[in-house]
This record gives sequence, structure tokens and C-alpha cells, in this order.
Amino acid sequence: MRRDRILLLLATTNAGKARELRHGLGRLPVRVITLADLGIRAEFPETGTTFSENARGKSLFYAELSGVPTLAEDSGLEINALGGAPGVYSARFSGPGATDARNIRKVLKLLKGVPEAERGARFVCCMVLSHEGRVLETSRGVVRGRIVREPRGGSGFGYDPIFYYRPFSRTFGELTAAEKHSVSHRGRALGRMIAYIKEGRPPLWEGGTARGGGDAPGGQGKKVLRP
Ligand code: ITT
Repeated sequence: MRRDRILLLLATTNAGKARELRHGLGRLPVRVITLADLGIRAEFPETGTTFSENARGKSLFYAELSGVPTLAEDSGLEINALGGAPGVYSARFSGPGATDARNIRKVLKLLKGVPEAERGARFVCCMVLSHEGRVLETSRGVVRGRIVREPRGGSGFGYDPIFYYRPFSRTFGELTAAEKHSVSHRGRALGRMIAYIKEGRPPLWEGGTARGGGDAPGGQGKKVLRP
């Protein structure tokens, strides 16, 4: 692996995701920046019907706006008894102004009376790394569990408190960040991306110019890849 660092934009507005991605990227020679760092407020319209379609669109959209290598992901919860819902609608399942708490309430209501054996679910994460109009790498991670009847634990985000992971005998909301990362859909998808980054191949390692505002790292057309 090369010793210098690359700039990587984490193209997400979800603080929980960003925290987990930063954690996973850990000690890689990567300088992570966010949409806020670059002053990018534009929202990608998630109109795709699959996680991979949305992840690809998001990654290319923000890579174009930023001019730097961009990692984006689309993820969600698929519940067997609900025919795979909420799926790509996970973030906005409870409608306009959706919050994690409301989304959880809606799921628990829909699953009322559904027996233990039929409460199977999985988290899915599709991740795309792109740069200069080109997809460099894609990955996908899945983790299977079951939906409990009452939320448990305050860690993580989203549906974590109702997603029971049998090997740990706890919900994702009861896991440490390291435990969740070791088994989660996001941790698994990120593993492939980390391998790609470690390969040190161009164009990721060739340079790029951030197109963010003047205060942003790399703003005003400066080369930013070698601090
Ligand atoms: P960005 O598009 O800006 O990344 P978002 O929250 O809108 O943020 P998604 O469209 O990919 O992202 O929706 C993902 C939703 O799926 C998220 O808001 C949670 O409700 C749920 N989700 C995904 N991963 C999760 C996890 O690890 N734990 C709990 N819930 C998760």
C-alpha cells in the first residue's frame, strides 16, 4: 500500500452511517471529508427501486459535484413478513418527517401478532466508490436477524433497537460500535472497499480537485490529495 493519503468524500447526510463508515475506514491512509465540509447541500433524488441503483446514482452525483473520489451507499431493512418492506423506503417508511422512532413504531405495529418464526429480516447495504464519472468499485453486504417486539438498546441508529442478531443474543442497539461493524451489512460492504483502497490503484491515487466552497478542504481548485 502507498504511504501517502487520499481524499475521500463520504456522501451521506445520515450521521449514523457517517460514524460507522469513519469507524470502519479507521487507520487507512484516507482523509475523510463530508458533504458539509465541501458546502454541498444538493440532495440526490433517490428514485431507484433497488439499493444498488440508488447507491450508484448517489455516488456518481456527488462525485460529479465534488470532483473527489466519493463513497456512497444505499441501505435498508427488508422484513420477510412485509414482503421485503420497508426496503429502499427504510429512511422514509413512516412518511414525511419520518424519524427513527416513528419508523420503528410503524414496523412494530405492522408486525403485531406475527409469530416469532415469521419475524425474519435482513439489513442490506450497497456501496459504490466513484471518481471522475466512473464507478471504480461496488460492494454489497447483508446481515440476517429477526424483529423483536420491543426496542432494546440505545446504540447505533435507525432500526438497530428492533433488529435481533442471534449470534450475539442481542439487538444491534445493544452492540458496541466494534461489534456491530464486525458483522453488519455496512461493515461487510466496507470490507471490499477497504481492500480496493489498499490496492492503491489509479485513478484513486492519482489526484483530484475538490470543487467545494472556499473554506472547504481543497476548495478553490487546490490539489488536496497529498497533505
Ligand atoms: P443518505 O442517503 O444521505 O446516505 P439516508 O438515511 O437517507 O442517508 P438511505 O436512503 O440509504 O440513507 O436509508 C437508509 C435507512 O435504512 C436508514 O435511514 C435507516 O432507517 C435504515 N438503516 C440502514 N442501515 C441501518 C443500520 O445499520 N442500522 C439501522 N438502520 C439502518
